Amino acid sequence: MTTTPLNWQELADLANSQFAPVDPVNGATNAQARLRLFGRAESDVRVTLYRDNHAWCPYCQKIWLWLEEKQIPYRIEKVTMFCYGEKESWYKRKVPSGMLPAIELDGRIITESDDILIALEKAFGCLSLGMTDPAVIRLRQLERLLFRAWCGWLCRPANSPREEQYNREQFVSVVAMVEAALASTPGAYFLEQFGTADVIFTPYVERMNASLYYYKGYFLRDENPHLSDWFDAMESRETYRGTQSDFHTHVHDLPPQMGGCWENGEPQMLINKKTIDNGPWDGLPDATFPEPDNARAEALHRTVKHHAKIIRVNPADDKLMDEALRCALTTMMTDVVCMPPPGSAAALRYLRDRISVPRDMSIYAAKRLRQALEATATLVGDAQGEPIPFNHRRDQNPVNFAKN
Ligand SMILES: N[C@@H](CCC(=O)N[C@@H](CS)C(=O)NCC(=O)O)C(=O)O
Repeated sequence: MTTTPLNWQELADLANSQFAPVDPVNGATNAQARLRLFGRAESDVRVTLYRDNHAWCPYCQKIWLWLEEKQIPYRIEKVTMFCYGEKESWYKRKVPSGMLPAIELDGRIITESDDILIALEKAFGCLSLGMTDPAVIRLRQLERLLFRAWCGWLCRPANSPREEQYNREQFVSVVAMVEAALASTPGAYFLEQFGTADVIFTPYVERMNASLYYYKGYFLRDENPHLSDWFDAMESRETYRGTQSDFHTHVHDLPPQMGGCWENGEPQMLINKKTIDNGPWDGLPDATFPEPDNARAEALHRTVKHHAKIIRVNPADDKLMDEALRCALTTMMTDVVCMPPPGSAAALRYLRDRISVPRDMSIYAAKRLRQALEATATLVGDAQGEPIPFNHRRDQNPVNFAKN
């Protein structure tokens, strides 16, 4: 059975009838909020968090998650990273280096994520044990060791298979130390209770999980049972889920941030890479909590809300993309085949490749939308969109997206 695409009003009605957006200010952790109050008054806000526009910056995620866990009222100002656009001049006046994250706490600018956490702890108290507790210091050092081993394997080209193997072994030996640290506590977290140490490990362990799966065919969660339990425990937290990204987003946002990521070309790596880039996305282990019932409705809601801009930034003709996108959304919601216009495959895949989690929507919503875009594109050919750049991501310049 085939159908004709719903129009934008019909799609909007469908989205509104099936999806109740969270209150960005007082509801669950979300990437769209500009103000977070947790039920408090706006006059209680003492903190502004300057974080990157696309939620790609790992150090920003660290501060974001801490503020969410502590439920500190704060404002969010989004800033462009060098790899995808031009730094806002108002931000360079506040922070001349342009580095992120920064906070303004009672009118004082603070940079460097560790210094930010220490300042926040002084103002609002610690999240379980604090940054300067000896147990947390030991874990902070371990996190940096793991980070360096990961960079050594992923972000530098190996000159020989032997060097590749050595870099892998170095990483695996540090991960064994992380496993031992996790095994030494009674629960799933790094210390007896969830706290600062877990927040500090989160951003890069999330990125390691994605990038090693794609570039090395190594699945951190499968190889390391304690880390796997830790991920499960993190994913049980609404706060973490609101900041969590997916494999596709990370593997393509990391290369320009890290100065490159190197594939090892092994068979498992090639399989993983193909699945992340071309689907099917539903079986990918980038999240292991169950899919929420409203994932498709969320994807629809977010796409309908921004459809005019999504269509405008797409390199294809606006009319062509408009109809093709409505076809994909109609199929996503009805499971009925909707034939897009001829020549629209590349346009649909261009969008498929540029859905960013959690910036645009949550993990399962993105999987559903990518799946619908790909299924619809397949009906009219195998043309691909412009490749995702490796050295920069100016295809994601927020300025283009904001244009009227
Ligand atoms: N040591 C710093 C590192 C921060 C950092 O490297 N930030 C990067 C983004 S992940 C940055 O702002 N780079 C400038 C840019 O990309 O615009 C911290 O812990 O805050």
